[in-house]
Amino acid sequence: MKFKIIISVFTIAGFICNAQKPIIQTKYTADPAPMVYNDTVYLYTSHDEDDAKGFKMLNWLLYTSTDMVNWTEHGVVASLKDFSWARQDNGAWAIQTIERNGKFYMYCPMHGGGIGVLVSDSPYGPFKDPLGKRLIDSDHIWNDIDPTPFIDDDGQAYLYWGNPDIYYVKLNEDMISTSGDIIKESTKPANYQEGPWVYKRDGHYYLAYASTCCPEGIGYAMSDSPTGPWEYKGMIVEASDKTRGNHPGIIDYKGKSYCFGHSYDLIKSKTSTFYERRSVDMDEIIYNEDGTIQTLPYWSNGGPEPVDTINPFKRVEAETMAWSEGVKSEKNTETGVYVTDINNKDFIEIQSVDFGKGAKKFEAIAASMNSGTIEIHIDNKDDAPIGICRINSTGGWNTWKTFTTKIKKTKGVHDVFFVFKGTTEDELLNLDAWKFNN
Ligand code: FUB
Repeated sequence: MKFKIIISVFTIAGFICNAQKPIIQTKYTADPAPMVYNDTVYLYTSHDEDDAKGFKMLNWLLYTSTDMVNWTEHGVVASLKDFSWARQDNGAWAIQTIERNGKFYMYCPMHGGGIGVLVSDSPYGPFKDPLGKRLIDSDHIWNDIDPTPFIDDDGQAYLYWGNPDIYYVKLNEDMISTSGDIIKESTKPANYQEGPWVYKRDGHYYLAYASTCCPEGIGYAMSDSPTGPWEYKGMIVEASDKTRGNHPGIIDYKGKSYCFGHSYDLIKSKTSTFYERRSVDMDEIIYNEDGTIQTLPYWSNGGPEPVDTINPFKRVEAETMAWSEGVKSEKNTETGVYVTDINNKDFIEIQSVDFGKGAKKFEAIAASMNSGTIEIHIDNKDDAPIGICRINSTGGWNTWKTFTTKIKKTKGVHDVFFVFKGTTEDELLNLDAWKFNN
């Protein structure tokens, strides 16, 4: 069994761990780049490896949500391997993806290696390198990080990037070639460091960014034009001793506005040793009437309210969760992403599950070389379970079978907890998906 430390309210590092933050717990994620497309939030992130000491970054991940509390993992959607010309052993830094005319363009910095672009017909990939070389090739290649694409209302696209300066260049309509010179922005906001995120809202242009280190918060500037001048307006998230790093991603979704960033809260809950293992956080933000943004002191404890519900009568992927403790996720070509490394007392929480007029049965698609149970709890994982589903050995960790159980009839909207129990110290089972029936 792998050594695991359960996150507790009071931690080794002596600070109080958020109950619902960061939003991803099964992997270390950084540099959030949310994209709203067809009613879904696609959250692309960079990926700090589990054994990273300093930056160790090889690929990029995707998560989706339709309710802003439960996130479904889609695993690695692009990697350094997609750029045959790039260094392969590290440097997959902060990406951003944008849609244009039904194609998805992912702008990828390889630290010290310039900025490349990948293209796909789907937000889930596969993403391909159409150029076979850098899109951005400059004489300041080590500064060429954190690209953010933006398409203005007149159709002109721009790519911005850079640490410690802000650069931008016009993109042609094909989104994979540039027009004109690279410009170094002359009115960089006073505490700009890196991680630009450019967008337009209600006629105002915004440049959000990670403020100077350390600690880093999220600052922002506004302008009447996509090319500046940019006027510093304040902090969206205050710099806090709780985190030395940050990186903004900002969207509007289902009538609310959100700012994503990252922190070291998850790794700090496990050890007081510093490692570059970051985790994406997110909070609702409020715009004032003049377009300025109200400042958040730090990432809040509870996180945002759900803006939708989960339908439990359709197959739900096990890797859809609001919170988990102890478990990890893996992906293979036969199963896709599934939840693994499940031991006694580990659990998954799914919020805002709408049982409607009632569910009476539960089914789980699981695989195991041992055996265990899934206790189903609603609203509080320490209350009595509404049902217990026994998972017997299926003869292989990737040999999947459906297991069913009756549950106490459950109606309405609830948070659901799957608490895994077993009598062995070893891993109990892998979980691919679940569903309730009436
Ligand atoms: O994740 C690697 C680098 O750290 C990013 O490119 C920066 O924005 C900072 O978050």
